[in-house]
Amino acid sequence: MECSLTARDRVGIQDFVLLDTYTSETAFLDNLKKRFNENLIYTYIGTLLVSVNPYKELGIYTKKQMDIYMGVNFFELPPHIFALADNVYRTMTSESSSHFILISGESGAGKTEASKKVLQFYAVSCPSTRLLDSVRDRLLLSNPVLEAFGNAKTLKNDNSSRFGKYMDIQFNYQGAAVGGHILSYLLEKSRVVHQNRGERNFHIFYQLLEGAEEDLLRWLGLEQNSQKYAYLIQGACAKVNSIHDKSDWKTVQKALSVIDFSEKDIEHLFSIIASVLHIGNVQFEAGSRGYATLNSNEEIRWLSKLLELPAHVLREGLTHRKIEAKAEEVLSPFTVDHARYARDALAKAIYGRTFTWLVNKINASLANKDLTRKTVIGLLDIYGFEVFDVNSFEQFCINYCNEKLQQLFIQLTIKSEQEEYELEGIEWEPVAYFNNKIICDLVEEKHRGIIAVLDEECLRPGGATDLTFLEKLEEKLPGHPHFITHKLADQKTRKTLGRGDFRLVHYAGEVTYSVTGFLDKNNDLLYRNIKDVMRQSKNTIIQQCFPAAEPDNKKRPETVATQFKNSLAGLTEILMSKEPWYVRCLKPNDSKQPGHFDDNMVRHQIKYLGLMEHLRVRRAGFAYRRRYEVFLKRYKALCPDTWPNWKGTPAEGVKCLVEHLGYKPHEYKMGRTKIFIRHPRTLFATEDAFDICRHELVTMEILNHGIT
Ligand code: AD9
Ligand code: MG
Repeated sequence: MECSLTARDRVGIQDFVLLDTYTSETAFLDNLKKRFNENLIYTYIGTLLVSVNPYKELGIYTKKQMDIYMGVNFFELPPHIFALADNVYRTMTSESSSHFILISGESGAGKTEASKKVLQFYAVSCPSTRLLDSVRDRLLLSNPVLEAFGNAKTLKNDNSSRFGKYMDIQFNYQGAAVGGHILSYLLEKSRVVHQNRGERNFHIFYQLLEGAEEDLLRWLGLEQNSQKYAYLIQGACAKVNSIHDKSDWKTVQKALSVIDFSEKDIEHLFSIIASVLHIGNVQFEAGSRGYATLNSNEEIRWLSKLLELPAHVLREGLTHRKIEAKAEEVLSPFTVDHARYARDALAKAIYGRTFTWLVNKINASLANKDLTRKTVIGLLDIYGFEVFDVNSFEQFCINYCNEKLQQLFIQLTIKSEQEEYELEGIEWEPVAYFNNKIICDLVEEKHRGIIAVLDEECLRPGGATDLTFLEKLEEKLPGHPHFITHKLADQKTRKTLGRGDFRLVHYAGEVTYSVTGFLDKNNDLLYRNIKDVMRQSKNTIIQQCFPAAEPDNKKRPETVATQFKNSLAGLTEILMSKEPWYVRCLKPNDSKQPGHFDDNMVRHQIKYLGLMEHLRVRRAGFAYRRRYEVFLKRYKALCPDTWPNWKGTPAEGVKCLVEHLGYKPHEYKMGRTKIFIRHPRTLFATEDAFDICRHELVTMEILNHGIT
């Protein structure tokens, strides 16, 4: 395989661990830059893959490239996302263990692209049968569907993930992909009704208008011109060069039919998307006594047709709410503002619930029917850290999520690595690192954490506003090193903060959040009678999204932030039970430009992602470790003293084995329960010897017994 390397592939150092001079941040940065300028976007720190977004097609993801990387030892070829994917896969099959790949980095750094490449690699490289081909197609095609409904253009990224995604790929004992399962996290629903300048709504709306045949548009009551729709014009950028709505529409159409969506499902799905656009165009006027009256007969007619419910019911639901008074229900009319609020809440609820329905539907189609399944590889691709001019509840949740993932990374790498050496009694020079637990606690701690205070204000009857929430925070968190407000700041900082702002010092930098809308978005209320209206719909997706059995407002549902916090805790638990691998994505510049490497920007990311600390720990440490029993069981055939059965303790057996193999004393250390091997090369040599030996053993077996 060495022959596939060219001199160009060797520019700079491909693994930071291997070179002594790469311990300074400047040298680290220079190496990345040197390689980036040669289109070498990948570099290792041991088994961690650093990737720098090239913002251009490099031609390095072809079938030929996949073939080159398939089944080759990790460090023998230039670093590549395929090498990592292959290494994870082979470790999984040889050890029958489950793994996950944590892909992190800020918005636009290349996480979603990386996760797609991994999936494509498995789709092409894993053993397959005709039956399994269908699983493979579905796994691959679930992506364009979820991206159409869950991604959008933001100022940071033209294809920004507005939901978090964790996908398990399930493998059977032969290493074939037999199924999958997706968990989705907090979709940014507010985008349905509001977009900032320069941003778009979710891709699917534009795809439908651009791509659908005239007949379909006519049937949905839509015009091709997106400027006609209130929910699509706010960003003033419906057309984007890098986005191909028309061809993406075709891909989504094809994908839906492969993933078991019936004609009826598809019809109902697009009726819903069109309905959201019609809802956005519903207008109200102040009637007598200032109450809202509907002024949109055309829209109501279309909504009634598409959602299959009586127009008068819909009219009533959009202009009144039901309140209980003395065991009686009375209709109370909305003001115009209130009606607009209820209209937008309905659009968000319909879209959000349809997205959940979509994920469930895809999961049903990916469900594993092969009961011999053994192991999984999980792929985590979540929205990256983001800072805009104005940041709201959505950024707060997204950045909190990134804070949690950074904490997980620290726990699983730097912290646990050091703790393990200590536990195993291995001599060790500790590496100092910034632990962001303090920020996670600031957000999620009981009673005084930001979410707890927010929930308290959301539940407080009467008088609670976004500003009282801010005041409560100031009361509970004075002097917190990561929390600043106008009132708490020193004179100089105060000038940079509005009275309705709070600033968090995140691991990745400072972000100022405007509290406007926090209570409302956290409550995410939908009036009960509008739910009742939806329950009358004959559209089967709407019926599933608004089930009759849904518990009503009597018992308060969990708030959005608390639900999110709990689902992230659940995710952490899922990940902790698997072996981790990491892809750290870096963004080279803020203008989405190919060939431009902004030193300061990359340096900042190297810092906050903890890459230098990770390198120091790796360099001082050991690339590989295994429990004595496991190591001995795998390699015992390589030494006459340990084969076929070793009589002593596993540790003694391993000692005997590695001495026989000629390991030098500096190459390994014996811990209390594990052997630690400093360099992967040592292990590869052992693994190669094992392959030859296994081959010989099989040959002998055949010679002795013949083929049965
Ligand atoms: V966000 O947190 O979802 O907003 P991501 O997911 O980190 O963000 P994404 O993968 O969507 O970023 O990458 C952004 C854009 O960079 C892509 O649309 C591509 O145009 C470009 N990109 C990213 N990675 C690659 C790559 N390996 N090769 C070529 C790339 N282009
Ligand atoms: Mg993404």
